[in-house]
Amino acid sequence: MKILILGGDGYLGWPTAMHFARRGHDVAVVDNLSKRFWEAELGVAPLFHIPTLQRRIRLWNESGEKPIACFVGDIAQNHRLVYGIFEKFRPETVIHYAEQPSAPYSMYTRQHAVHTQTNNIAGTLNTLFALRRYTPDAPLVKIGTMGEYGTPNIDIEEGWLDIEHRGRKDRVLYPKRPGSFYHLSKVHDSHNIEFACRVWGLRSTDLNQGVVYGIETDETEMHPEFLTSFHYDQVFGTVLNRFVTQAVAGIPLTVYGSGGQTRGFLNIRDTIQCVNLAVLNPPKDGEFRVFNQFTEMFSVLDLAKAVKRVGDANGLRVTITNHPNPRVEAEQHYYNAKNTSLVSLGLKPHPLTDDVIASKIRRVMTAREHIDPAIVHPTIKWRHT
Ligand code: USQ
Repeated sequence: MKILILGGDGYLGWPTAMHFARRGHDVAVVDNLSKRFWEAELGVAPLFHIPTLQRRIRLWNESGEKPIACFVGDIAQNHRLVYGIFEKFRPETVIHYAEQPSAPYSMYTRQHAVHTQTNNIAGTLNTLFALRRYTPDAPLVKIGTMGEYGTPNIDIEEGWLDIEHRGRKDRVLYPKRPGSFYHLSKVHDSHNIEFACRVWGLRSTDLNQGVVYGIETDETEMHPEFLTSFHYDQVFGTVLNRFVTQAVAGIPLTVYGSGGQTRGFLNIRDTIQCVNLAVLNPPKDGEFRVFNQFTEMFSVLDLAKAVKRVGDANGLRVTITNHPNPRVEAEQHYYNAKNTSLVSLGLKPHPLTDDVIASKIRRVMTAREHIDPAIVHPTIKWRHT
């Protein structure tokens, strides 16, 4: 299959590209390298050095695996580039990760909010128009987020909700109440994609993904320079990766508020599995389907306690602090999200065991001297009062 991966230089895009190339698919990646720019802008960096995209592709292509093609350019600002790639490559499936992925980044200033939404929404729109024009049969696999739903006081379904109102029934997109301008950008994308499926007959899977942890996949393990990025800073670091790094550096774990915030989580290996399943089991013509992509639910405090337990057992002295919450979010709430679609397609989850946490700790220990405590502390606040 010819698979186009938008955002192929990213945390998930790069391992996904290697995964499909290794299985004999014709893979092309597009990226404008903007994550590297955002890191430079904020003065943060992944814990382990990441080679340039061009270098990793060259190393991959020299390794004897099926080559990956590479296009460097901006899908949000340059629709001609997007059209050119679709016309030339003629993808049979498109996997779209090419977005600004951080909630704190989007809440930093007006410019960061505007940039997040214009970048994410315009990139998706250009992709939809390119699909319509060149490859309307090619399914789109779009990475959405569980954060689109927020924390409603009812069960979270997979994208759609059957309702009965004053005696009449309908099926509507699940009501969304996200917690940042970033998460909102994904809501806007979902609406645009559903519209394109309904009106133009495109077909798409919106993968509403939880918080991903880990950096190891079968392919990243093949060569030290095939590694993917591991962030622990306040902007791009996600909660478990941050806690593990803090434990290793002797920084008290930064539980925001009381820590009752519950989210869906998954191992990066399961991200790859889920995307693989979505690609191999495409939706019907005109179908907009949503899968909730996570394997387990934890509260932030549960995670901190697990990291402390495993860290202490491995010779660290881990402490937990209840940091004043820089975000505006419910800290005690109902949370029950459905995630059965991917399991029924064959997902075999990798649970977060103590061994998994211990191996993350060991990995981070190897770069202990590179941890910069100055970029850990949360300074970006949702409210400025
Ligand atoms: N949190 C802490 N302490 C920290 C960092 C985070 O308590 O040091 C809390 C946050 O307040 C939040 C939860 O942990 O309640 C998750 O925060 P996060 O930064 O790990 O994840 P989030 O901002 O939700 O965003 C991440 C990815 C995003 C993806 C999303 C999936 O950056 O790209 O869409 O996870 S989800 O959370 O399901 O929306």
